[in-house]
Amino acid sequence: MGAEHLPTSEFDIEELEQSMTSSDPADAPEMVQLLASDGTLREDVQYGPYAAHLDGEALRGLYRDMFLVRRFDQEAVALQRQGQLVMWPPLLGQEAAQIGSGTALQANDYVFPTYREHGVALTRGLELSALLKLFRGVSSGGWDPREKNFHLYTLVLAAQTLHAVGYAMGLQRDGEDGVSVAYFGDGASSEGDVHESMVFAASNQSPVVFFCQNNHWAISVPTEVQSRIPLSNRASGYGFPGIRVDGNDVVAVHAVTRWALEHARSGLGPVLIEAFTYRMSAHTTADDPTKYRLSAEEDAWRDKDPLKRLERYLRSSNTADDSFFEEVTVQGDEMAAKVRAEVLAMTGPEMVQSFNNVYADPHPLVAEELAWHLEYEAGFADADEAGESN
Ligand SMILES: Cc1ncc(C[n+]2csc(CCOP(=O)(O)OP(=O)(O)O)c2C)c(N)n1
Repeated sequence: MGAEHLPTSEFDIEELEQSMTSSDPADAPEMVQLLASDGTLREDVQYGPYAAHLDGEALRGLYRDMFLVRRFDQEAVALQRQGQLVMWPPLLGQEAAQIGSGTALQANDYVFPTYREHGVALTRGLELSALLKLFRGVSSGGWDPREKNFHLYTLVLAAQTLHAVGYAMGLQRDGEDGVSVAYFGDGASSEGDVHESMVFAASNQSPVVFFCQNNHWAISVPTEVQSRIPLSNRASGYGFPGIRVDGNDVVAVHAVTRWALEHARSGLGPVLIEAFTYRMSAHTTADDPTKYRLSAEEDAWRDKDPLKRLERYLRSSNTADDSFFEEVTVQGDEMAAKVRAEVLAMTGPEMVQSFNNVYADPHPLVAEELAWHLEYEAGFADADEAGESN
């Protein structure tokens, strides 16, 4: 790569996109779409049948789930702004990618999420307030992963893709028909762990679906800098199918994920799904995207809003009317009030608990460190008393 292709310190996104997209446009993968931006349905011979079972009730259910997780996300952002959470990774714009894929899973499938899969958690039936424990600092987990086959959030990018493949290899050896699903982002796809897990999954033909949410930004780094080719094309290098799906089309995501799960479940090995989407909010509440991305880009994606798209279809096909949307709004407000009350009632564990969680059995080194810590904390007692008497 010549120096002229390197990003300059003068950050011009258009120039950057042009210089970094060196792949031949003819290689661009087709993007699966079943529900167009204007809310009309599209024919698709391969994936259409995987959405054929979605009747009016199921489509209203998909809308309801997307609406509820968006409302939950808004409440979490508000709680963070009020100092009740340390930070929060919002999912605004990624609802279709998560609800569409999560609702395609069976109970015996196992999800390995990153830290933003709040919508997938909802489809697995997790108590939403449990997701906030980590971000309130009262737990380093928050739920029992085995209860809903939904692993704990992973803050080390891509580490969970290795766990997902290991789990899939275990399923294979136990003769189970579950599928392991690894969720990760476009930025995480640059991590070595993703590549190692794909090599292993392909070599063992393991039942794993790699679900990459390409939301276009890894904090301030655009996807174009992360990959010279479309992410879904990478799968062919490992020897398994890669599909690019419109990640703002909940119907298409659902259909493609069902296809991929069936493929993996029937012993044909892994699939990579690239859900082409956009996170309209900040990376986390600690981030300010106005420093590196253009508002015009955000506006363009706002037109592709996954909720508005399904609402257009539901209204134009008389599948839902005002009363449905009003009912969902009320339900969302009630859920948000419940989550808020539960969060405010959460209190932190005693510090000693962190030491107790290190090993299953007592360990002399941990006991020594705990003793040191307690002495250290006790050292503040005099200062506290002095402060109170002042
Ligand atoms: C191994 C590792 N390296 C770096 C980080 C810091 N980090 C946290 S989020 C992030 C960007 C992730 O982008 P992406 O995978 O696209 O997911 P997104 O947050 O956009 O959903 C980085 C670099 C980390 N958490 N772990």
